[in-house]
Amino acid sequence: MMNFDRDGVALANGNFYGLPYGTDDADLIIQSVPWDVTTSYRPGASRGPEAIMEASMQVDLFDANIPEVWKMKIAGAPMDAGVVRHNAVFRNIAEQIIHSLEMGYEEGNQNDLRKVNEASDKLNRHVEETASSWMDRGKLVGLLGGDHSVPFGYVKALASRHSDFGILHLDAHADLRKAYEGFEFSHASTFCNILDRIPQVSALVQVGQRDFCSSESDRMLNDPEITAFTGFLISSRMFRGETWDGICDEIIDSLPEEVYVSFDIDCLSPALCPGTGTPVPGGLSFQQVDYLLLKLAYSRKRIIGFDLCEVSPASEDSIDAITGARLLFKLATYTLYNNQKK
Ligand SMILES: [Mn+2]
Repeated sequence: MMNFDRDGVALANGNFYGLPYGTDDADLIIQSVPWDVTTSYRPGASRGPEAIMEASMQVDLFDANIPEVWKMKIAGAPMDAGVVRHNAVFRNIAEQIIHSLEMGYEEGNQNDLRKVNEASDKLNRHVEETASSWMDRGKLVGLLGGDHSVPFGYVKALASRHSDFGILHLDAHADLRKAYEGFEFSHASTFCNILDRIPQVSALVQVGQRDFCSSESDRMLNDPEITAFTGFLISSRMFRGETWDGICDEIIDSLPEEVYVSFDIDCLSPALCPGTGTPVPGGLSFQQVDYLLLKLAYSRKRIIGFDLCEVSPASEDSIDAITGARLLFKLATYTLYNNQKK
């Protein structure tokens, strides 16, 4: 720490951004969950954490909007070898099920399906326990996926500590499908599972959705707990002359006092995340999400945790991990800044 040069070359010290902190002295832990078993289109999100770690060395430890970000104590927890191993085994089984569904078989192999659902359940419990153990030690936790099924366990862990909180859900998708492809904990079902099983979550505020099915649309329109600022709604309001600043105020006003941020990188333009599992044309700009997250951090609301999911490097020199590393830095430092104010 004494010799740490915030403007110098980041040291490959095994921590994100080359920051000189371990999990003992950190205020915020980045917990990587390299899991993409239920990815429906193309896998690769399990490689997100490693690629982001590498790309994080190029991120400047300076932010004109937040004082002294370089002093913020962020540390990555070691990746769990068991998760990596199980992901490989069950991804294989899931792929066979998805393949048989695509070939027109009504039901995948029920035995295999049960195995995948059990593995997802086990993963959820693992994430819940690990996140709980960090929170018990007074740490904030940022979850780094993995596909968008991984936050379920973390949100459950938060629910045993917070009786009423909302979720700001940035995503091209609504993730409100019931057991997509038969997978109970599909990445496309996360917010259906969270709303139906975790009553402490009292509001889901969705931003950027531009690819969803009719049953998801029905729920977005009719479930009183959901407020949806779809991609089309945002762009049409801006085309008619409304400002992003005003829309951000409305988004933040729709949230309760305590807020969890769930960030699927595919809410952004696919130009910024070409490798992500289910890219959708259109999307928010990096500046738009940065502005929204900063406004949230400056607001009276309290950010209680966050995840970043579906970052999947298209190739070694693609922009996915570069975008992801910067997003993760903003999510982590804005969360810490927001909590310092409280
Ligand atoms: Mn998505």
